[in-house]
Amino acid sequence: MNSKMKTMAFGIALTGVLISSIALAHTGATGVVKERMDGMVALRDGVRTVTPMMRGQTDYDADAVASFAQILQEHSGEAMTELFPEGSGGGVSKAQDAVWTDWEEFEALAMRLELLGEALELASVNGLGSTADGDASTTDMMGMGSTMTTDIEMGGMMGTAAPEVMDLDTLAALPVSDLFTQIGQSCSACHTKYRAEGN
Ligand code: HEC
Ligand SMILES: [Cu+2]
Repeated sequence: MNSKMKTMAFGIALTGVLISSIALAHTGATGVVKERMDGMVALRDGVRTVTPMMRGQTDYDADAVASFAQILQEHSGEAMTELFPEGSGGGVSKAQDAVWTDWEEFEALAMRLELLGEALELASVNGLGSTADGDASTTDMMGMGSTMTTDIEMGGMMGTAAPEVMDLDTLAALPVSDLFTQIGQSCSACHTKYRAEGN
């Protein structure tokens, strides 16, 4: 075969390796570790389902957004944290020790996701809004000046100071696209610190 075909074949083989190692890691998981992985996978699948809509590639569907919001609520907050009992790290788990040494912040991030899920369910009727993140109109509407938007965009929600705290009503008045952005940031804020790389 020519070199281009070799490269392609290699790419396909590599993809196969990656997929099987993920499957293996998950297969080795049992008990509470398996349960929390299943919850996380449900979150990921939910995100994947609504992503094309959030990008404006498919028609907006308030019911689909509401069901995604329910999935978020089911697998966040206490439902998430109770699946991380002390001593359940190690082995096939990717959870970092920081989960337990920095429990309060970990818990706050899980609670934050639940709050965003509740807000999203209420906001589903608001419509998608602009697909651009953190536009000026949002800032004005919240009447909070630019500080908060900047904080969120700069990844401020990773901080322990929790500058992102806003009540449910305020969040629920946001366009769905803004909430979706914040939800994505909530996943990555937690993963950056609490989930080990690789898979
Ligand atoms: C409060 C922290 C936290 C939040 C918020 C969070 N995750 Fe996770 N996530 C983790 C941790 C920790 C792990 C590693 C769990 C393990 O391996 O034991 C993980 C693992 C995962 C996995 C891999 C599951 C597997 O089969 O191994 C996926 C996928 C995932 N998360 C998706 C998401 C998505 C999508 C969101 C947001 C909608 C999200 N997570 C929000 C902490 C979080
Ligand atoms: Cu897994």
